[in-house]
Amino acid sequence: MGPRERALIEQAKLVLEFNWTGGYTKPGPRLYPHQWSWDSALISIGYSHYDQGRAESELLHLLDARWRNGLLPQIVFNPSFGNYFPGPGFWHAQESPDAPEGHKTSGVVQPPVHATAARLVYERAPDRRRARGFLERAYPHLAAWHDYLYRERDPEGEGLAYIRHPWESGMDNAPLWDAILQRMHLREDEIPAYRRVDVHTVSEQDRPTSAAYDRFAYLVKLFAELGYDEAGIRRRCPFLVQDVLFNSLLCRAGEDLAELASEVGEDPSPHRERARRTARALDGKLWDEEHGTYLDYDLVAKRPIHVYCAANFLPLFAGVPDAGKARRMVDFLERGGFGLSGGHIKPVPSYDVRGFGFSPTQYWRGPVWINMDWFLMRGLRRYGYGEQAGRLRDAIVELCEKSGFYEYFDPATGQGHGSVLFSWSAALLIDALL
Ligand code: 2M8
Repeated sequence: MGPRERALIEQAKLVLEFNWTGGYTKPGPRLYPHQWSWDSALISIGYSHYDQGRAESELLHLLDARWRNGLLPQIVFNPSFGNYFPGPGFWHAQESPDAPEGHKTSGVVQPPVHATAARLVYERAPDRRRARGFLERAYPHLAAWHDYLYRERDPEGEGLAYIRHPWESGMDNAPLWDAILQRMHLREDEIPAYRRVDVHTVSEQDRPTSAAYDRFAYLVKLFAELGYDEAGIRRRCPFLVQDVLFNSLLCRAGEDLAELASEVGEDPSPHRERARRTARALDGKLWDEEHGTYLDYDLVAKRPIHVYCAANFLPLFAGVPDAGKARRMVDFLERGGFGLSGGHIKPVPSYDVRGFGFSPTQYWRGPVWINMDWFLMRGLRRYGYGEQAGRLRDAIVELCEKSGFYEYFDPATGQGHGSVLFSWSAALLIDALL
């Protein structure tokens, strides 16, 4: 590694240090003051290279806020910060009998990448014997979290967990959700009163529209009215999706959880069997033979969602497709709209640049996100596409070096957008370089 890379790693560590609160790391200094679930998992992967204590604390702080039914919340609120919408008073999550004591949280989840992160944190520990203490604390939480997803989010036992809010996908305003959100015709009196904070912190044009936020808020109100009863939510929620990204990460995390189970002397086979079931379901129900990639499935309209995002390629990260399917996916990524073959596009954008409603700057509707490219980089490497994976790695490095550790980047110009000093950009840059 040269001095250039070493300097970049030092800068990335400073970003994480800046966002460290003493208990967890803020995703971004102003826009995201609380603890976010999949951010923390990705952040712990960065720490795992140089600060074992932080990596462990990051995950345990989140896992400690797990609900009694296993739900691992999207946000663990920090009572010192009020400047985020929606805050605990809007969620009413603590009124659920399943809510944890001593923590204020939201009432939705995020993609389950935690067991994968915990495995990396454990395996990279300089002192494995000491790290066993961490694993023994983390494992029961992780197992309960996966049990929750298969029990509550997969009532038909298909092997695919559903998400019930765009926030659960991690890709809030992705074009994937357009048709469903459009289908939600809300009367004026159905939209709860709320005041956004995000648009006063970063450029309004880069954030989801108010039409999207009306629907995000409506769904939260619905969950609160139903007291977070999952059976009731399943009957009433207009947004129920079997998402490729979510289930790919669940599948991969299931395999990782099985390894952790063996380490702590528990039976790994139930985790392994569920992960295989999820892999088969992804491959059976969500594979799109015509276009050569995977598609989300809308459980309410009972049809696939024909929208192509970078996230649709995440089964590569989980090792789901066979070599033939993987080849077709790489062809798709290289064919132009995702720019993996080079040209004017930097690394893979979050949405096909030729897709309807693509925007180079609007959040999850096109910009490059470091986490997506990191998942793809690892997935491509897994299938032997070393050259393409190397190109993604170089692009991640170049974006962070030239533009800074932004939340997302314009795929054509590389210009940074959204939050500055964004933690998972820094954490995954560290992982990509080390
Ligand atoms: C974004 O989402 C939050 C809501 O969860 C928001 O916009 O306020 C997403 O990019 C999500 O994936 C991420 O975890 C979160 C914090 O970085 O921000």
